[in-house]
Amino acid sequence: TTTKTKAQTPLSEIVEAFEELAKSLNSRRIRNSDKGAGGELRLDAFSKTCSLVSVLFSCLGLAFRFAESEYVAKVRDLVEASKEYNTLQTIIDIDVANGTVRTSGSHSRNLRRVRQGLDLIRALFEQFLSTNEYSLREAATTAYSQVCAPYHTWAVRTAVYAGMYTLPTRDQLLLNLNETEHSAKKNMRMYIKASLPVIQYIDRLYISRNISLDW
Ligand code: 1PZ
Repeated sequence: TTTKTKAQTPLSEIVEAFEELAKSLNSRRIRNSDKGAGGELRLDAFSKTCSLVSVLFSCLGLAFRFAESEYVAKVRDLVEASKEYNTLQTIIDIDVANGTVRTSGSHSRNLRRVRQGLDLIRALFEQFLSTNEYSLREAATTAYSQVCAPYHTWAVRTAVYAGMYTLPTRDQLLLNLNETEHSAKKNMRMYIKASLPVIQYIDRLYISRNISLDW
């Protein structure tokens, strides 16, 4: 039969899930091309895909446990919300109506945080691919400085930069991920390609409602 027999790694599972999201975004956008912000993304599919990402944390070592619990809590909130709300735009519209877009713990705020996590991984993979000289620490530091640091408090930034020194080596990360240099790079390229439209779509949801992204 046509069942997939290809061995799955954590990374390839994540990639596949994001490709599905990107695909659904595309087909729906064509149908709803009258809408400026594009089509829609189902909250259940999105939050389930984001939960897959948490396996990466176990490859990073103990120091990033706090990042893991932060990320997982926010994704779990979106998973819970998906039982009540169908799409990403619904949760933002409800928070807009209630004036709670940026309120700590609101779905829209948690969505913004999860989106930053996805973008951080994308930036890290870009750094990883850009040179073989880079240590994981240098790649992660550059990615974090670009994507998340501007929105984090001084205390969080300091903890993250200190934690960077405990990251595994590049080779150890590949072992942890059960990837070769070659397969990892291939998956990273595919993640970048599939996650970018999803990230941009989320940004447009805020921007089209006149919500700035400086938080
Ligand atoms: C292989 C990947 C290496 C990347 C290493 C870099 C890890 C960066 C860790 C970021 C730690 C963030 C810790 C806490 C942040 C909180 O201040 C905010 C608070 O949000 P609020 O409750 O005020 O709305 N929380 C977040 O931003 C939640 C998500 C951050 C975690 C993203 C990491 C995802 C990527 C990890 C890749 C495995």
